Amino acid sequence: MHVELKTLQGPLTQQELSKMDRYWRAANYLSVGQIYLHGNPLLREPLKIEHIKPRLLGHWGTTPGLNFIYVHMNRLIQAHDLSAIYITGPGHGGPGIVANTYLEGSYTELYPKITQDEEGMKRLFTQFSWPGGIPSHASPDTPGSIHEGGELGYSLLHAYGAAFDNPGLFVCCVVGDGEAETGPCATSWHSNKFLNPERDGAVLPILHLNGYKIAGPTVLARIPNEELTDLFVGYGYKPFLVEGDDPEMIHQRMAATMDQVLAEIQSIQREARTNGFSSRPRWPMIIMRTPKGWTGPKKVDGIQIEGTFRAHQVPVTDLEKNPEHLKILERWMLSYEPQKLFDSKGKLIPELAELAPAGNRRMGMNPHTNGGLLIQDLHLPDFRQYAVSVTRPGTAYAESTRVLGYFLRDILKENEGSHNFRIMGPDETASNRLQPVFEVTDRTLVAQVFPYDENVSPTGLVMEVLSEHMCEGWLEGYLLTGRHGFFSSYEAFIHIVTSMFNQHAKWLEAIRHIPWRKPIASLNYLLTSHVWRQDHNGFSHQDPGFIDHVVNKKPEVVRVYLPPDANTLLSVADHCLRSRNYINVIVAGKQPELQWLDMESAIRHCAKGVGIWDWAGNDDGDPDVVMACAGDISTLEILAATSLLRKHVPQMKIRVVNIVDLMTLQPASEHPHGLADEDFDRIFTTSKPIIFAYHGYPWLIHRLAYRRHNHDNLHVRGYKEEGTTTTPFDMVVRNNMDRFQLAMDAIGRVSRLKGNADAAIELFKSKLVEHGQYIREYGQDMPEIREWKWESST
Ligand SMILES: Cc1ncc(C[n+]2csc(CCOP(=O)(O)OP(=O)(O)O)c2C)c(N)n1
Ligand SMILES: [Mg+2]
Repeated sequence: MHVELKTLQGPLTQQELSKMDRYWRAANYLSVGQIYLHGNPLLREPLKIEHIKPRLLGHWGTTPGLNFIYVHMNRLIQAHDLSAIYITGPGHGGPGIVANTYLEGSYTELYPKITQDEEGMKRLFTQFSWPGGIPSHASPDTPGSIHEGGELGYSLLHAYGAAFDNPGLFVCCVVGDGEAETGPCATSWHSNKFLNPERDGAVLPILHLNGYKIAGPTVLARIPNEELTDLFVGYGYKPFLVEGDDPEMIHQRMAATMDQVLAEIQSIQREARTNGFSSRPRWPMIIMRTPKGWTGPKKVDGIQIEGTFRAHQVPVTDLEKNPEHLKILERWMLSYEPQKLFDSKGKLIPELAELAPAGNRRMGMNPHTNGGLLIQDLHLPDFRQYAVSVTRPGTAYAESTRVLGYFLRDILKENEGSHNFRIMGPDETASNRLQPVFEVTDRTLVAQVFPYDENVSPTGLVMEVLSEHMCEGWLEGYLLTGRHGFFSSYEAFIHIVTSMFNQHAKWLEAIRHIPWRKPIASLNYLLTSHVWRQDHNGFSHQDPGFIDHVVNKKPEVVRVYLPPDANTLLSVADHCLRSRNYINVIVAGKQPELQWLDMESAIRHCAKGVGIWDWAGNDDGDPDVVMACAGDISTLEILAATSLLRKHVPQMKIRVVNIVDLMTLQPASEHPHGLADEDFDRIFTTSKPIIFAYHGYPWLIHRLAYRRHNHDNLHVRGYKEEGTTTTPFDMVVRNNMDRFQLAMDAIGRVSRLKGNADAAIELFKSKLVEHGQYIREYGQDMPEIREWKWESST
């Protein structure tokens, strides 16, 4: 059921067509110039080898297609005063986006040295993929980009994320046909089941079917048109096919198609905005089948280039050795007739310049692509009002994430009018105990909803889909365009988006050094259903390794928090939701667990990130041992071990230290949150053993603290990949992070106790034996474990 507009009688007059074609050629000329030249930018003299860059870098193949669509978008924006942005999945077509933003003037406004004249053009060419210049992709340096497109697969997700709650925005998203083979892209077509035309903007996906990826054909290019379009019909779109290589014909077809597509989008929006949302619309999309490397060299050395995979990067190389290749390049560039496109000073002629929209309507200047310009602070209710009452540490229970759920519920409520906060999760909002949010909103779905579904509607603000890729990509798009969000996931499965996390972190690292890019809201992950309490789901669900990956990224952008209870979680969440340009990872428990700190203590503790819990220790400033913990279950076990020691080895002087902010362990020179050495030494001592129970893989603590004075005395217990379906306490026992083992670790490392605590060691060992027998007989933990409270044993 695809639509193909075959007529040559398109909407363009001959004059319009000629102007658009010349504008396109100007963009192509500038793209080739960036890949090849660092002198003679306007080819005023015959091309010589000294005008050519010594290293030829960049991607030509995708670029003419991206440029073609850009020109047609400009026409649409001009004709309809659209607020539009451009996302290019094949971000390796960076030269094309740079060329277009230069032609429209955005580039010079943001980079005044890149003037719109011959000298500026020379600089524009030279800087591309040049040391000290700009990267080769649609990187954060590129005006109008919110998507670098280096790692393929996420363009559509960013597009939809940008469109959510942005009713006035039109997002044109080019998807590479190679990119379309990726898993994240394959699932992201389903984003149309979550876009509500009444409150959200529009996404126009354009599948760039240039037939090839780097080295071979693409799947979608080698199936019949009917099967191809059926695929997109099956995804719920109305596909329009634009194919050909004759510029005149295809300009008309593209213009006619763009007009029709926009009319359909506007009609969908008008209907929903006039009469309210009624049913899922069939949004249009375009399949553009044009040659890869279109308008480039047809053949080099007798081998076909245009329309093949060989056009992917630099289509003609070895110019130094082969004068004929230099001629091919010269003929190619002159085929665009630069002398007719640029005036004597090197500026685009006014007749063509007027094709670009003005001011913020230029896609390079649309403020939605620089979200920090538009961001408004979230209205945050006072998190203290959700405090769990803790009169004595370790005596009352709460489900920490459920408490956070009340805070999130009220954030949703208070920001309803601003339409700038959404919650993402792969089907786990309720499972992760955040269900209080469903008192005020629903899960979004614009597909069919049955009366017996729970909390599902087209107006929900909770984005639930069983694809962590989609959650992550949508959230990134939403944040990059100036809004806020919160992503909760099972700890073990967040690894699925590790690579997307990487890319977003890199983006944040880069924008810190680009003055015109304003800070955006941080990406906040809540990792719960974590390793220690996946005793019921078993080994596959037990993996705390995401943190190890996160800390590889630049300290300026990553933060990792391990709040041990509900009040610390509230305080941390409040902090993260106010922060900018970070990726915050919060790991917290969802099961009923003992609560340690009242709200005021929690706030003080979180502000410091690490602190001595005086109430738990008995060291009077001079401990025999430091019992340290990071993570809720680690905290429980350290405190239980401490109480065992205080009861059975009362002469031992113990200091308890809790770490909420993992980054405090790094030296201050490495991370902005790193403790000064004096503070670290004061808290952890310079000579006493440290028994450290850590939530994740133990090596990370060594990695973070290896330069600290007392590192040689640091003994870390954590998850060492011993997992199965068993009892909660057995999980810590299997990994030697249980209270008995930790207590024995402490005794073994305090030399003055040698021989003086044998009875305690015997007791702890027999407790572990008893534990093993008990759980096998009764299928649950011993009552003294299940019912243990801090108060009862000290
Ligand atoms: C996830 C990922 N895998 C591999 C690559 C390496 N790569 C760069 S470009 C490219 C081919 C892209 O093909 P397509 O999406 O069709 O883009 P175009 O043909 O428009 O250049 C590949 C595989 C990548 N960038 N990202
Ligand atoms: Mg391709």
